[in-house]
Amino acid sequence: MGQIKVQRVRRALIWVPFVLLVIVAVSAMAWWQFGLAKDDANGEMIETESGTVKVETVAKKLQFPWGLAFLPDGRMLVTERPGRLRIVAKDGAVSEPLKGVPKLFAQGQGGLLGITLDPKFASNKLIYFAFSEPGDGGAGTAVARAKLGDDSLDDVEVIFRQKPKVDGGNHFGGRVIFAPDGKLFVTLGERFKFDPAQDLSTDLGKIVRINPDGSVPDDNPFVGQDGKLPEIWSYGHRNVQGAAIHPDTGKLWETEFGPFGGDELNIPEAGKNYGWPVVSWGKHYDGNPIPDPPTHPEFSDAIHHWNPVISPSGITFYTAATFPHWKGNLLIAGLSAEGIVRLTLDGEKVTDEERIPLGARIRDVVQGPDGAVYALVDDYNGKILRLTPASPRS
Ligand SMILES: [Ca+2]
Repeated sequence: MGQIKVQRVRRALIWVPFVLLVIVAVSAMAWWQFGLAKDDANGEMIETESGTVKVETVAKKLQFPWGLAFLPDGRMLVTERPGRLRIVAKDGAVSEPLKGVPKLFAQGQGGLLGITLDPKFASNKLIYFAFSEPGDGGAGTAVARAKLGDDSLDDVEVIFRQKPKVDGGNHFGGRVIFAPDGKLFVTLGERFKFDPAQDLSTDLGKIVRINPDGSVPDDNPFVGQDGKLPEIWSYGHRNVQGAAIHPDTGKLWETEFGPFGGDELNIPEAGKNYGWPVVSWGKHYDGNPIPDPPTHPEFSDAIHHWNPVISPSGITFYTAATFPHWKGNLLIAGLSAEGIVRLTLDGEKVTDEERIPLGARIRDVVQGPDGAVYALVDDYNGKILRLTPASPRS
């Protein structure tokens, strides 16, 4: 009898490692899927030059979030690159995808991209978003305008299309931002095609300036010139994913990805040429050199560049009082930098730079109505982070 009992116990013990393995696997999956990390609940503390910063996760289960715009009531409109637009409530609840997003090209870097509200959103409920639109020749960046409903987009209208559509899934640019004069800037990548960035008969590698209905303002730099597209504001860009309006000067600032090295911060002015692919602070991926910008003084150069790269995506000027030391700084979402790059400025000069490490690819950074800094984590299990000062350094 006793021997049989021992055999039974032994047989049962064989299963222990398997049961443990299953428990570990299920826990790991739950951790991965639902982000049940302790720091999500308690807030991670990171040390910065201006004191301890608390980093909280305010929303999760977003797939490759790309653009964030705050609604007047404090909710957030968030684009997911695969093609979904969602509303995130103040308590972090993520809505079902809104209906009405146009058919898009969600491959490579393409998909649903930047988003912004109409300056008169409170009365007209209009939003604008950039996306990669499929069509003859491949795909190109487009901008749609729509009325925001409770769970859908209404009166969706494509107001701008990058010309021409080309093959491949890289360098769509994709930020949309209103200037103080009510004109809309759209940043467009060169679709990894190089030379067209210099060709004013295409929209590749350009920043364009349009009216909110998609028409071209009369005072754009190339209006009425043969063979040049009238919507173009500036050219010779590579892949512009960051755009912000300086709070004092009202000028457009942008960040763009360099090739192997040479990410840039520019203040693009009407009609000016920013040099790509003729000059760059980086080199080609195959190691071939590219002349430095000072060798071609006819081009306008970046006010700051990075080697090695930070992979700059969304940018924002910080203007609130919540982080007193950050007021007037430019915050840059860094993908390869895996955090926020904070630039201290003196007019149009960069005087200092700090890296705020967040341990994840950051796609966009936005100042919230509460003065906190919100950052999008670019990941299949993407999330929205909220940064607040925990103990300001005096
Ligand atoms: Ca340049």
